[in-house]
Amino acid sequence: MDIKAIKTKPFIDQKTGTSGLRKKVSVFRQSGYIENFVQSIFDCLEGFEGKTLIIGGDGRFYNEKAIQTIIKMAIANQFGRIIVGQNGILSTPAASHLINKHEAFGGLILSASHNPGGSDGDFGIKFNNASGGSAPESLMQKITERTKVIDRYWMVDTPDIDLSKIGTQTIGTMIIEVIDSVDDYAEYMQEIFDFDLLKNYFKKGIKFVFDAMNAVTGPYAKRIFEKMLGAKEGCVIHDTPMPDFGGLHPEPNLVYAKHLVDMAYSENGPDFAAASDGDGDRYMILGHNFFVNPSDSLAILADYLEEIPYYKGRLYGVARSMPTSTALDAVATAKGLPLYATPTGWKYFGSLLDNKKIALCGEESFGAGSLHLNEKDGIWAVLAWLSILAKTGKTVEQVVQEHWQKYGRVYCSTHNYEALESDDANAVMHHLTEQTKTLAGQQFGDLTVEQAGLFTYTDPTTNIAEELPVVEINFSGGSRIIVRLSGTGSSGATMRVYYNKTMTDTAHLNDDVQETLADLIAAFNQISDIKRFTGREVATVIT
Ligand code: VG1
Ligand code: CO
Repeated sequence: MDIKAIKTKPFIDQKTGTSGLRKKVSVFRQSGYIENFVQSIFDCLEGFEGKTLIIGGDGRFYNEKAIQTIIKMAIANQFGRIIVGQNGILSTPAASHLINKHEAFGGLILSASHNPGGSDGDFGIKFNNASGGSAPESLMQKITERTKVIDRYWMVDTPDIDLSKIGTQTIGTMIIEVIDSVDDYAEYMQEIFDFDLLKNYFKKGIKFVFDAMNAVTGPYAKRIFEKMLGAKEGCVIHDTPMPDFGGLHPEPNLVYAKHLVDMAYSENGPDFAAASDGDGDRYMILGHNFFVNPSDSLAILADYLEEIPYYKGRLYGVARSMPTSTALDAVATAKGLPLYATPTGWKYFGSLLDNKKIALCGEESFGAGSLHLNEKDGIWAVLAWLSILAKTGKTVEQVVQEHWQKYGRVYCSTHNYEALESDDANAVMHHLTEQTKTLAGQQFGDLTVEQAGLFTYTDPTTNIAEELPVVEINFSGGSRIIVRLSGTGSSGATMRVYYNKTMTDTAHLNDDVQETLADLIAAFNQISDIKRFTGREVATVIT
């Protein structure tokens, strides 16, 4: 077969963010764009000749087109075998699992995760290495540099692969396997969780709803919850991956999954409701009339994890991203577990998981995962919650209330200021950073600043310290404000402000979240002067 070197010009704007490359579909559609990025990845890797590459995506607009291009380039670049999900579908955790299972060289996952889809929406590509997790920052930087100078990519001229048919095809020396997207992942979940326990739980008639948001988890949820565990047929809603997610914004939170929240808060609403995001690595849990904050969820998972036999004796330690609330810390202290607070982004958990420093990790942005694979995993988190409920016989609300009684409650909320002008957002960050230099000791109402500055992370496996553009303001009594800019957007800037307040007074475990945080919010407005820089009085998305 004819392998051609095709001349191309570099695209110098290919900056990679927290999770690979994410851009508007219109950018990805430019001639040679995907080719340049994928070839830049391959050019920065070594030793993949003859090895296996896993390919799949969340089904969003441009998924299949991108996959066909990538397959032809992988052939030209001399990979040995490609494993691709049927119709190009693989959730991020399923792809990560396949990398481990087949000891693959790595995988290319086509998704912009929680960003909107459709022809006007976003598209994305991320490379996961042999660990199953996202490529480390150093490699991503190398790839970014490569995209600025690349002048050719390798391609073969061959007809498109039929991705609808499960089976093996050979092109030249390349073996291409189209596999069922769900089989391996579902089997793996069965190894981790006690499916008999869960089947019995569903037999009791629990009212369960899983919202796949017209994104990738539909087929996974239908198979696992409805077929394998006997949940009522139809309990998985929005269950077909659609190119535009049927107009939904596949980010499971109180704002974008409001329809599910309304359902959970209705009179005959479900006892347990859950949702996941575009690529299936995030989750949201609701009980009847009850929302489980993801930071609390992580702490509760830590408290119960060893009840799941797979984890018995393996709870080495736990980690949270630094803006995730300190609820987890109380559990770690009680259990004598090492606790790590990492910068935002899953890749920082990777080395902790690889080095058996932790068994569980998660983020306030509705993501959690464990040593079972090196990504966050939405369906896994739902199965873990179901296991807790089945084992204890308690409702979602009871589990959380008891947790607060035992450990106290950390009130937390994230205020997102979306679609800011980049310059304005940078100006706020700069101003805040300057302000922090003189904040210690200052008083804001009843709050006294204990310490403020930029967050520095020291990787416990390499001991390398890194200062991040993340502002933290710590008050006495355990209250915090953390501010950073999003790294996953495709245009403008999003500022995320994270608020935490610790409450141990058991008479105040069920207060209104935003009211409880009001003095911190006022302090942020005053310190940041955000209104002057951006014209914004309030956040656009509050979770
Ligand atoms: C966001 C979340 C972060 C998460 C990242 C990728 O990043 O805050 O916690 O790891 O998305 O999640 P940022 O930089 O926009 O704050 V996913 O589900 O989009 O891969
Ligand atoms: Co995601």
